[in-house]
Amino acid sequence: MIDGFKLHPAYLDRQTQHSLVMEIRACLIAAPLFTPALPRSGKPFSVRMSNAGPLGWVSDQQGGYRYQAHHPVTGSPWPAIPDLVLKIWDDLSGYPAPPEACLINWYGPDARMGLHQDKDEAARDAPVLSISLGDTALFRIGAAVKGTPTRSLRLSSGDVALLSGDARESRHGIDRLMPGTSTLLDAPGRINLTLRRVTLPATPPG
Ligand code: MD3
Ligand code: FE
Repeated sequence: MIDGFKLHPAYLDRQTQHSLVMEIRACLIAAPLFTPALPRSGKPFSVRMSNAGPLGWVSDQQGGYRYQAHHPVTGSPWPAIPDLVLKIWDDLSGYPAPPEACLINWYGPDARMGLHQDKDEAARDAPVLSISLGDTALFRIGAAVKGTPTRSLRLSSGDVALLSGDARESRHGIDRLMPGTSTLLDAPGRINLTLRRVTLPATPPG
């Protein structure tokens, strides 16, 4: 396995997963799911997204991949990151500053995410923390170098993954969901939360 990939299987018990889903639902009332699009081509993602926190990740044909403080459709600031989510970051990240972005990815049964690297953050020293809720996903991860082998593993409801070091630079994606593998959500599908530090923490003067 790639150095710096730490999976915590079933880290969240069922009750905590349910509480998280309720907190995310509240976020999505304030900041509804939007459909991102690829830069240049404008091809829509099959994953729908929203964010919580001072910054949110967005992408559209005109502006490309970026972080911004406002929802791309409503123009409102993103809601605060739920306390339960911040606590998971505090307990597992080992990073001395809070996350600035909580990306909320919604996968319907047929959604997928192609292999990519996460390069839009200035704070690349910070880990990325991922929380999976709902149906199990087949996750693929490989080294940063194109053409090198990848491996596949399952991310199930309640799993938390921490990506730092080489894994933070890895190529990764979601090949597909495994239908009917969870009863947590009302609808078939999956929620993935990714917590990120975006800006470098302020350096002391002098
Ligand atoms: C490895 N999300 O939002 S989570 C993404 O399941 C993303 O929605 C996937 O890739 C999902 O960018 C995968 C696991 C994950 C998250 C972030 C990473 C793996 C990562 C960042 C760097 C390296
Ligand atoms: Fe990613």
